[in-house]
Amino acid sequence: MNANLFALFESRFPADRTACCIETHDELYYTWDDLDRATAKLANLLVALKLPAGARVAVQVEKSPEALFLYLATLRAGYVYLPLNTAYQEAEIDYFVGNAEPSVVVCSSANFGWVSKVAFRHGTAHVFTLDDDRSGSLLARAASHPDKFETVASADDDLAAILYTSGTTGRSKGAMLTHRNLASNALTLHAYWGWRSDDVLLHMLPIFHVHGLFVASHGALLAGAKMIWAPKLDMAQILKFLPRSTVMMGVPTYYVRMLQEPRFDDDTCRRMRLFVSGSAPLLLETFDAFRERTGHTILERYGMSETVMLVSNPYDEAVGERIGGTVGTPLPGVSVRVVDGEANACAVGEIGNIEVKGPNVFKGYWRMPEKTAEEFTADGWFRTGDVGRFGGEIVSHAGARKVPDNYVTIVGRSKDLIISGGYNVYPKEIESFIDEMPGVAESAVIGVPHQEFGEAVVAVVVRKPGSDFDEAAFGAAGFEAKLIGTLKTRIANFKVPKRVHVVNELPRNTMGKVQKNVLRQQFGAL
Ligand code: MCA
Ligand code: AMP
Repeated sequence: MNANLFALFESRFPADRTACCIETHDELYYTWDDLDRATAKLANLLVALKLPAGARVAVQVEKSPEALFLYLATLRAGYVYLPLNTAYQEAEIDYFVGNAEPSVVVCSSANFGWVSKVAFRHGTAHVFTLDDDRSGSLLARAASHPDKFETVASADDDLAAILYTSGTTGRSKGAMLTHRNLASNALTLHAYWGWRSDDVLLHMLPIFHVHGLFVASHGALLAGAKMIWAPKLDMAQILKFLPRSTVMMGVPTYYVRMLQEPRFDDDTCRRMRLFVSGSAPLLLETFDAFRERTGHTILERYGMSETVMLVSNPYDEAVGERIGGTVGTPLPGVSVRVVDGEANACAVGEIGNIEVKGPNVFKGYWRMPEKTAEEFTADGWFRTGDVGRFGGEIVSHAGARKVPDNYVTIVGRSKDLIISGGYNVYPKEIESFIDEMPGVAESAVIGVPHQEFGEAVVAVVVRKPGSDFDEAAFGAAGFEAKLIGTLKTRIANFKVPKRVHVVNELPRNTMGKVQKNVLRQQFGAL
């Protein structure tokens, strides 16, 4: 049997291929036939380029149905898809392209100038453009190719995608996901979340991370269900399209924003059967307020780029209750354990490191065998870097409630990671950009609680005395503005600190390590 993920989707296309597969926010309609033909043309183009086996196709484009088709065509042609956040700037793209050495890079025409320079410098053979209005060289070139394509035969273990993630330490690493990883997870979620062919998914997530590209899109594709496709989180579009939808997924910021909208109510959700939250912790306060406002209980699940989804609250009440503050139980076929520092299993209620094993767990980090080895235990469990427990109690304003023993609660992270609005920010990366700036002696980057984004990035900086980039020249507020302004030109906007505090020295422990907990206490309020 062909293990190619696209072959699995194809086998589930609805009998009526003239049915709508994607409706866009600006009233375009794509049928399943359109998807088939467009992905065939793009796959034929990729094959005509005579790329080497296992070639990477790196893509940094705005969200559009064609961008999804490019992903699907890459699978279909047996190549490896590498999605990149549209907020990434030159230094970030330079690293990913240099590390992954893609044969093909696709970017927006606005960025073609600098992206093509970066790509050619790293030996990429083909750079195409794709814009969200269906223009650009990619579709122009694909247009002359046949609209039929026999999906390439792939093995279970063949790579389907590489997703860059900061992981637990060090530089960004490419998590290699196989056709089996993605297919097994999609099939599990299909059954576990009760996907139906008459579902309508309101797709508002970006399509360069696991959540929007895999969990949401795969769910609809596998069910043969329609998607309403919106470019980004937008309350006006939620009010317009949610009344016709049955499923929606978002990071917690989506639910916080919905609750800020007075016109969003139970009537807006009248056809909805499922709201999913993930990528960052959903506050119990948001979970409760959403239920109060709409009558719907958000289903929170837990995933990683390296593992796709591993734990989820149940959909079916007969299986169990959705418990706010927890991420639910290990998915069918996925094993999860909580261990202490000596790798001994923790008792129920005890906090430890979360580890996972299963067909969903990635193949390793791209060209980093030592890093891969570090993140797996000798007996093959992947260390998530998240800290949590089975069972125990959830304490809220309503009092304490006992959690069933098979439910997982995430209580923190052992990895130095900030999750802001569902995007991961690796403090060390930001610190290295700040440390390079004139007038900065050293810095520490922390995450502080933020009402909308969950966590916000904050920098604490020690200035270099005597530099012309100092308080005397700018004043304290000027220094902060200058630093933030400079960072905005260098790194993705969501990574830029919302505040910069200047201190004389950073607090350190006896080992010389910066005590970020002390900084979080001191600068915890924005
Ligand atoms: C935007 N801004 C942010 C963020 N997003 N600041 C901090 N954190 C953010 N996430 C800032 C911009 O820098 C800008 O600041 C201002 O907000 C407006 O930018 P804009 O792009 O208009 O913002 P937005 O459209 O309101 O974006 C917020 C958002 C977005 C919709 C929450 O961040 C988003 O789509 N997040 C989803 C991320 C996601 O899909 N994660 C899944 C990862 P200024 O004006 O100063 O320039 S997958 C994953 O984690 C795992 C595997 C899993 O379990 O799913
Ligand atoms: P990524 O590096 O994008 O793969 O992000 C994965 C990380 O997101 C996980 O290791 C968790 O720290 C976090 N995460 C994902 N889902 C949840 C959730 N429901 N609650 C808390 N943290 C989550």
